[in-house]
Amino acid sequence: MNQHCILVGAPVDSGQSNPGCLMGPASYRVAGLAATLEELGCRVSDRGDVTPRPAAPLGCDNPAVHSLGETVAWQNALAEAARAAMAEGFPVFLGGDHSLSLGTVAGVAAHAAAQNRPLFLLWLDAHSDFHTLASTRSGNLHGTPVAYVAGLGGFEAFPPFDCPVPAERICLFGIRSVDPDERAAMGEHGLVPVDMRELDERGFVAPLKAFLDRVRAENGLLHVSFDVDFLDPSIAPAVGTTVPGGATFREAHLVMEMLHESGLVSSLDLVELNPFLDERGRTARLVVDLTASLMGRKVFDRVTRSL
Ligand code: Z70
Ligand code: MN
Ligand code: MN
Ligand code: MN
Repeated sequence: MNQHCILVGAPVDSGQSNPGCLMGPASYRVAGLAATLEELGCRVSDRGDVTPRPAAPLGCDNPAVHSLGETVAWQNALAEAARAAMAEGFPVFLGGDHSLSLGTVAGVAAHAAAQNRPLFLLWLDAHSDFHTLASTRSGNLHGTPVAYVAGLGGFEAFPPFDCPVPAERICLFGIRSVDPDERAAMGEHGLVPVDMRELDERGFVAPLKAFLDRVRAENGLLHVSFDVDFLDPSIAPAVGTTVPGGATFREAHLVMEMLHESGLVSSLDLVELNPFLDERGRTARLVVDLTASLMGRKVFDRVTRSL
């Protein structure tokens, strides 16, 4: 791996109501992310944390929505940081709650459009994050980024998103918590998630391989958005809303190893870690190890021989 990894801290905490995600970037640094990537042969530049401009107060028709101005300020700052980092190497965005992807994916999409390459999105998450500003009941904007980048209406209060990612290029993977409005919106939009039921039936390999084959066939860029709640809460307790039935240690590492072997991933979000809820840093360390697998470390020595 002679990649140039660019660490971009995104201590965003405004997209949900359980304070603590703002400590995420510091926690990954303490857990040794940079040194781990260097051991794998990556060149690492840590750009520190992004600082948004002061937020202008901003409202919308849905009274449940909170922290809109703050979220838009992060969105603008992160879109700019993402676009700049894409021009230099492989960005790893250290979150921060999942509303940060409203900005990172916008920046990555602008880069892809300038390169004339299609952008694909792999969303590893318990949730579909497919609310609009109108449909969200919780008002937590970390539940909206997929609908925004898919180009749905109902985002007039956000910066316009010029290069929406078509449904065929979005893979929601590991999903097991979908609100009724999200389900309806995905149906209308033609977005079929790879949910946990499908993964239980088919295993993790076939659905992921099918998606990666499409990315390769179209010479696409691939942005991976890794929500810590993709993992089972028994191995990753440091998230605000735990959803049982998540990916195991072995399943998660397998996904990361397949992503590495594909050679297709061009940017990565690490989101929703809440270090305040962690147990002696174990979730932060697990996410660092999973990132290492994505960058080429082998967890298990392969002993398989052809029979
Ligand atoms: C629910 C909502 C959510 C976490 C995403 C949940 C959203 N659909 N929660 N990630 N942890 O509030 O909109
Ligand atoms: Mn999410
Ligand atoms: Mn989630
Ligand atoms: Mn929530």
